[in-house]
Formats: sequence, C-alpha cells, structure tokens
Amino acid sequence: MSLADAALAVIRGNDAGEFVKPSERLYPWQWNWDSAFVVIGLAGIDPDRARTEVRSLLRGQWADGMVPHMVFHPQPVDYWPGPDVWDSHGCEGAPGVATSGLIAPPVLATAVRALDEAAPDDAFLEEVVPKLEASHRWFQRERTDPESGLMVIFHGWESADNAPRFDRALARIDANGVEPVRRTDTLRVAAEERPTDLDYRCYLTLVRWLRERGYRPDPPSAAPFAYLDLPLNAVLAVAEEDLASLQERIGVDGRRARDAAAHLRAALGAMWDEEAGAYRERDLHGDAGVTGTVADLFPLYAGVPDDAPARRLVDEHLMAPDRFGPSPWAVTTVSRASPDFDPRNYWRGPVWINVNWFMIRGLERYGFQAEADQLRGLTLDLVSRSGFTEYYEPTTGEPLGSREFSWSAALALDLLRER
Ligand code: 9WN
Repeated sequence: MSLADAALAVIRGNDAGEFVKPSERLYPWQWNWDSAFVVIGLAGIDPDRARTEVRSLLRGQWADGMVPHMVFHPQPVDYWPGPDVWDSHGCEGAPGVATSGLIAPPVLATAVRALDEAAPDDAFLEEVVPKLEASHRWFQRERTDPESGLMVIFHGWESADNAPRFDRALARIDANGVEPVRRTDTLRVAAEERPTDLDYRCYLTLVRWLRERGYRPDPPSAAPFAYLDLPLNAVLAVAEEDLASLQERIGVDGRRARDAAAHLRAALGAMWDEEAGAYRERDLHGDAGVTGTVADLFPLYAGVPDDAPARRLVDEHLMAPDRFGPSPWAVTTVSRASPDFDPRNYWRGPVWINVNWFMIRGLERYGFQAEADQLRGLTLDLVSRSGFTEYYEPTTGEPLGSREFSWSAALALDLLRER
C-alpha cells in the first residue's frame, strides 16, 4: 500500500460519519483543530467529505461566535472529561449540541482556504465565511490582552496541554478543592507518555472556575491561568490572512481580517528578545521568558521576523541538532538543551506532525526551500517507518501516544501533495 493510501485508510477508519475522530479509542469525539487538519488532508481528495467536516464542527459554534475545542456529537463513549463536566447547556449562548467551553488554535479558516483552492465552491464559502468571521471577531472581543494586543489562553488545553512553558503558571493553581479525577487516557496510553495526575487536577480546577463564569472571565486577566501563547497567536494571524482572502474571493470586504493579521504580527514581533535571539512568552501573572519550547519558533509560521532574524531562528534553533533540529528526527517540541526536555512525554519533547507542518509552512514562506524540503522528507520518513501515531520519540522515532492518529495522516497527505 502506498503511503498516501495508508494515510487515507487511517482517516476513513476514524470517520464517524459527520466528523473524523482524532483517534478511535483515546479521542472519540470531535476536536477543533484536528478537524481542520483533516479538512486540509482531504481537500484535494474528497472535498465533499471535507465540507461535511467543516459543517459538523461549526454546529458547535456558540451564539457569540466561539468555535469550541470539542464538540460532543451524541454517541455513547467512555471519555473523561465528557459533556457533563463542561455543562455547556447551562451557559448562555451555547448551541444545541454539547461542547467544551474552551477554544483551540484556530486553523479552520486556513483549512477552508486550502479546501477552496483545491475545489472552489462559492455557495459553501457564502455559508461558512460569515461564521469564520464571527469566530475571529470573538477572539478580538473576548481574548485580547489590551496591553500587548495578543490573545490570551485560559488553559493548556487551548494550545499544548502540558508544555513546560505552562509549568510556572500551572504551579500557581491550587488544585486541592477538586474531587479526584477519573482518567480514561491512561487506560489507553502509558502514563509516562501523558500529563500527571496533578496536572489533571489543575486542569479540572481551571475548568470549574471558568464554568462558574460561563467560560467568559471578565477581564481576561482575572483568569487564574492567563497566558499569551505564541502558537495560538501565530495560528490566528495566518487564519486572519486566509479569512481575508476567502472574503475577497466572494466579494466581501476583508479589511477587518487583514488589519487583525497585521496587528497580531506586530504584537508578536514585540515579543522578540534580541539578546536571546528568540521570542519571549508572557503569562499575565508573570514573565515566562524564553521558554525553550517550540512555541518560541511559531512566529516563523506567521512571517513575523524579518529575513535576518528568521535565518537566525532557523540556523540556531529550528534546524540545530542540539536544539529542535534533526538528531536524527525533528522537530522536538522542547529544545534538547532545555532541562525540561523529556523525549517520551506528550508536549514535553516528542515530535508532533502538526508542529512539523507549521514549521514547513513557515520555512516556505521565507523561501528557505532547502530546509523546508529536508523537514518534509524527514516527516514523511518518520510516518513511513513508525506509522501515523500521535507523537514520536525524537531519537529512536518510536511511536508514542495514540496509534492511527487522524491529523498525522491528514498532514502527511498534504505534505505528499507538495512534494
Ligand atoms: C484534551 C485531540 C486532542 C488535541 C490536542 C491534544 C489532546 C486532549 C487530551 O488531544 O488534547 O483536549 O486529552 O490531552 O493536546 O491538541 O486536539 O487530538
């Protein structure tokens, strides 16, 4: 079987009809950016099915525009935290289908643009573009930190769960008040590859606090965890550009989205630390500094640095074997030089295919074609050898986390197309 056929078989195998599960057993519902990646993978192969994926995700959109990070289409599955923990139906503006109350890095407009380029469909754009516009306006209204101009996240689940950059912010959370958590993830994946029980108690504490406020803390700085996450902001900047292009394609004014993209890029640019030759991160309750996680490199995806600092980021960090680069596999989610680097644990070191995809897109944006080709080749070699798993040990390439993982397959399809 060819690599493309094997990738497609993973997506078909996880297809629940209206949405593709991230993986069969570990993640049995619809997740936001997972679906967007599936749309990118299916764009040139099965555009009708890709449109269904977009529509099913948007069924979870709240009245105020938020597209949540999870949509619980009715089906009996054993997964914690399920719809009862989120209790969305008790919140103002929640949709008919149960959802979470958090968001994910918003890849959807980028995915719809890829779909439109592969299989243009004006009627579909007229249906979904206003919903994308509402979701981006929601970010501006609900999540902007007025001081930096960047978006705030309220939970690690809004970006990269247990990434070390969140450790200090999470350490401030008092998790003593919550009941013991009922973990279903560690029934399916080795505990050493997942967040700790204490992490989960903090996660649940934050969900409870947010739920009491209808998931809308006002102001954002009131949230106990309030982080200016570089990946989410870079993803939104690109999504705003893509939304503007989609709007202009159907004769709608794209100026709000173009301006928003420019503002986000400028705000991300202001996080540059010349001495470190890298971007800093900040939590609204304290300075996180240069964190040594791959988040520090995400401004590349949005074209934030000029060519000279971009070159520096690529040579000294992204492609450097003693940092994030090939040794032999890449990209690590934490620098190998960081004391927090753990090659087996979730977002604390392993290679993730979506991160590679973002970095390849960034490299191409700058015309760094040799590095983009190298990373694309490595990524495709890794999935050929180890399958479409959730994440990979960066020295041995060993598959970790959930097997037959949809976005690893979907993004491999996209990378194969570009080769
Ligand atoms: C919590 C589904 C999701 C991804 C996230 C990833 C992981 C969930 C978990 O799985 O998060 O939402 O149980 O850890 O971190 O990026 O969307 O694949």
